[in-house]
Amino acid sequence: MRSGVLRKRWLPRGATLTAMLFLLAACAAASPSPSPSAQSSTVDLHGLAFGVAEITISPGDVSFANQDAVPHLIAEGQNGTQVASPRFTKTNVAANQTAIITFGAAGDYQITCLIHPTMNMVVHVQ
Ligand SMILES: [Cu+2]
Repeated sequence: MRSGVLRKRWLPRGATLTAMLFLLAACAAASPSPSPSAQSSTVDLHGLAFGVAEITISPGDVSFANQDAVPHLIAEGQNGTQVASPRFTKTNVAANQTAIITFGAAGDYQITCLIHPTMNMVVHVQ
């Protein structure tokens, strides 16, 4: 008897919540991105340096294209030192290979190479 009353109360609430979540998801998917270039961002690694000092992207992937004949180890940090709590896993980019790093959360990410401390750049995610 008592559980029957509970069920009657909870069913509409659950249905409403589901509908709201669906609407939220639909809105998020329909939101235009800030700029067309934000869809696919590539940073070249060339001459033991990042091709750009900084980039601004929407949350998503950045391709790091290593054009050098040596590997690079990309991490969140500065001057060859990773931060204590990196927001992405340090990623090796073999010679002449490309690695993709996902920047899922908004914020400013200092990026460095753990092998070459002079390699530094910033990824702005907004
Ligand atoms: Cu490097």
